[in-house]
Amino acid sequence: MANEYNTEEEVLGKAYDSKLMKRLLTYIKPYRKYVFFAIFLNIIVAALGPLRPYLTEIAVDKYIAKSDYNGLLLIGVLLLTSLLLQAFIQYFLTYYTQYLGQKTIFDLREQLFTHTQKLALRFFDKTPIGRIVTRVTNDIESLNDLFSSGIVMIFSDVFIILWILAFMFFMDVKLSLVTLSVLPVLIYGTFLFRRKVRESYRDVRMHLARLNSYMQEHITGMNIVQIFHKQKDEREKFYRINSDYRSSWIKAVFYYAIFYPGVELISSIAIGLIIWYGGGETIRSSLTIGILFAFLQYTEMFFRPIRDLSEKYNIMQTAMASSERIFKLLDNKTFISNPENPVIPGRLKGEIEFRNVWFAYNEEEYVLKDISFKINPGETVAIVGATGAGKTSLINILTRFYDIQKGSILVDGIDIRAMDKKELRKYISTVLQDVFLFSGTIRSNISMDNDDIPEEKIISSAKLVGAHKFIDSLPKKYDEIVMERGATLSVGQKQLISFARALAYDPQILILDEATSSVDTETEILIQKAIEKLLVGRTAIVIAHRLSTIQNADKIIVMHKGEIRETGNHQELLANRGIYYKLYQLQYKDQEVIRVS
Ligand code: DCP
Ligand code: MG
Repeated sequence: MANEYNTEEEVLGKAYDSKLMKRLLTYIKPYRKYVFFAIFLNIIVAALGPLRPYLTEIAVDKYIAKSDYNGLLLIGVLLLTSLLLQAFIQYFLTYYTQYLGQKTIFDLREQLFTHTQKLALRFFDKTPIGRIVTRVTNDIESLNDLFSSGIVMIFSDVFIILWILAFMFFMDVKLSLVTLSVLPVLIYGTFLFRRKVRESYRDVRMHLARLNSYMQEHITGMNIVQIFHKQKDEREKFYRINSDYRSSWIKAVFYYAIFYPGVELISSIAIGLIIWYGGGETIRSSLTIGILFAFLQYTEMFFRPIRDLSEKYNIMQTAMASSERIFKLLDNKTFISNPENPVIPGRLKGEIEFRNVWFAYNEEEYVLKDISFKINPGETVAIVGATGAGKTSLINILTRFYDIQKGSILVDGIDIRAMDKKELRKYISTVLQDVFLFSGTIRSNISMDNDDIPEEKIISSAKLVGAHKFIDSLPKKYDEIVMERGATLSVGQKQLISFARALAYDPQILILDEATSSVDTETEILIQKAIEKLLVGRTAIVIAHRLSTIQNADKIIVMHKGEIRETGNHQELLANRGIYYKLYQLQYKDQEVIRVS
């Protein structure tokens, strides 16, 4: 996966792709008023700079030469006005372009997040988290550059160059041609620079992606690193990744260090040419001193937009690559389909039936094979089996986290694919094997921020599963802050909270994927009691590891390598002397002895 991750970041294509651009522009559409306004301001402000050397020319040739104080004053006022106007417009421009950029990427971020939420779990099994996060952060950020400075500022640079050329040729054609004679060198140099910088930036990005994914994995697995004393090895690995990243930056900076002085040098040569040729012409009186002055100023002005344009090229290119990746994610249609006219079951009895169900995560690699069973309303069914037998998969398909390949699953006689996904999941509460708590408060983790669940319900659920006692002993009780992944709570406490969460929703069908991790005896008993209370009056499927849960079940399904091997209650299965009997012998017998004693 790591390699695939990197290759996707490495791709850097064209700076302009009309199809991508068209699609990007749809995001600006709601704000096109701002775009046109910004472009309009750009044209004006682009003219103001080049206007000043022209005014200088008039001042020198018309008024200073003829000692006209009033005229000189007028030019002075005009110069000042143009400067103030420019500052004022620049302020608007900066504000509006950033406003535009932020608005558009806000919309895009929303769209991307909403889209990601709709994707099926199948997608997340195959996509590294880091990659999705990069789409919503880095990639979107590079579009901000495009939307704010890119699109609008390209106009500004082009217009400045056009205005300068217009003024220059209007004043003196020959001198203009002499000044512009350095242009081919400049264009060639810029072209070369752009190519080199593009390559080195690609390196920078690739090494950054590596650094990020390394850091992410390392921090997540910090406890394992510390347990196995792998700090030194990991430090060395990090050192290599870090120095690669540094070297790629230094290389990129190197090209800048050559390019910028290079542009200065070329512009100095242009100035030299103006003084040499223009100065000669002035002495021969075929050129005025004012024009010479103006040209010297234009030369200084001319090179900045050209240099900036090459930077805009980079912005465009990065933005194109980013948008391609973003659109690829937006175009991903790994959805769990919803029926057009869903069947509304009304009040559910809670009958569940699997009919010859076949299911595979990957094509044709069946994890569940020809599964058939029926659970009557109110019954508790325990599922047992070795690790990897397909127990979790069985419940994953019941809530349509994944769709099955063959057969059908019926709830109250209705195929679950004919029901609305949201409705279906409302009837079924699932307590997952790995408890997941969100950062927030204990209260918000129980109610899942659902305002329909009143405070009393939250507390009574917590009381019923036996979580209230420890929550009540916390300094802030139900308002106690839960850190990311619930890191500040014990495994047993997290489990009790997840039980309270399932109960608060008061589901007709309850699914419990018991965690295998062992907790202390007191918590064990607490959890056991909590489970018993959870099961009352509902249809339940329990993937059970605890002896008493299994013994009290109405029916036990024994799974082995994706197939149902045995069904029956505890006594029947023991009498059968099959897999269940062996499992019981291996795992549960000792426990029973300990418990009984
Ligand atoms: N599997 C997969 N892709 C997933 C999840 C599981 O390919 N996203 C595979 C791994 C196993 C098989 O499916 O070979 C069955 O996995 P289950 O999670 O259903 O196994 P159990 O829940 O029975 O195992 P455990 O008791 O360890 O929880
Ligand atoms: Mg499991």
